[in-house]
Amino acid sequence: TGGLFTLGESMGIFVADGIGPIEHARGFTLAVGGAESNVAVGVARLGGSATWLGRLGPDSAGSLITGRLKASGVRVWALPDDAPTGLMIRYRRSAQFIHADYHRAGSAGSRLTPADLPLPAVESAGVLHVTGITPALSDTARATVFAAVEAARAAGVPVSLDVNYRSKLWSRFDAAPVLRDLAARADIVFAGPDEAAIFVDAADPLDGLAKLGPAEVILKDGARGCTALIDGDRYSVPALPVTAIDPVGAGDAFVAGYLADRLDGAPPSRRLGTAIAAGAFAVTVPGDCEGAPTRAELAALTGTDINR
Ligand code: KDG
Repeated sequence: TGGLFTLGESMGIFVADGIGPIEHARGFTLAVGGAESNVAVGVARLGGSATWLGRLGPDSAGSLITGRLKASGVRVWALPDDAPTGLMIRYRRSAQFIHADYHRAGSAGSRLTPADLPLPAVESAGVLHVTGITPALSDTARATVFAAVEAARAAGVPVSLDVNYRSKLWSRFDAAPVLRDLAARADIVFAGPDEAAIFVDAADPLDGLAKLGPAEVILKDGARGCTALIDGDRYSVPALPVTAIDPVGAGDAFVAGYLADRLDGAPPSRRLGTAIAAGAFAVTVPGDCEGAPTRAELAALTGTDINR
């Protein structure tokens, strides 16, 4: 296969249409989210091969997730579970403030276990991508992430981690040792500056993360762009000026851009350029994975294609 392999929990998301208090919402859009499947969608849209593994319940959210991911070109490894598929409710209180509630405790997705892992698929991947969300879901989900990471490392498959700290799932105190252990086992680490500060010195997060071991450390800093320390070289790339509509999913599109180019063998500066452009494209589209661009859309955004 040689493509991206990722695992985690995907959820159905009820997103209130429009902006304002939820009491005034007149309709909801049922969408699909999940940081790892968002990255898989992002890689697939950019023309890469991407496999997502997760548990889904015997319900409409489960089939919606399978259908949407497949339609985006993701290879779906869905394991059936008796528990319901996790859900989210999200609304925009204002243009600035987004409120999200999880309905995922005990969900199908949280019941991942190490025995679920198709080891040959992990061992033949081009990159294994995991996030700091899955280890917060349950003890068995945490064990599954670590088992996947160990299997990839033993097979020489690069491990990518997006720290993705979610305060509604665990405290910074509980997360710190787990995230540090994961980062120390990864080759590529993505984090926001606030997230890195959970387990490394906030004054110098790039070096702090690199000291744990990963050769590629990328700090995503939203509208300020990104900085990176890759194979000993420092990079700083500004964000593209776009009209931001919805920040949700931009980090995942960024990661997908970096990893898709890395799978293609592109050098660090090009990977970061694609990441920045994919993140910029994603903030111009509402939704978790709807904003992941194709190569042609990226070229249109960055002005390298005049046929818009
Ligand atoms: O990065 C976007 C994700 O946070 C969203 O799709 C939902 O995976 C999700 C989560 O756990 O918050």
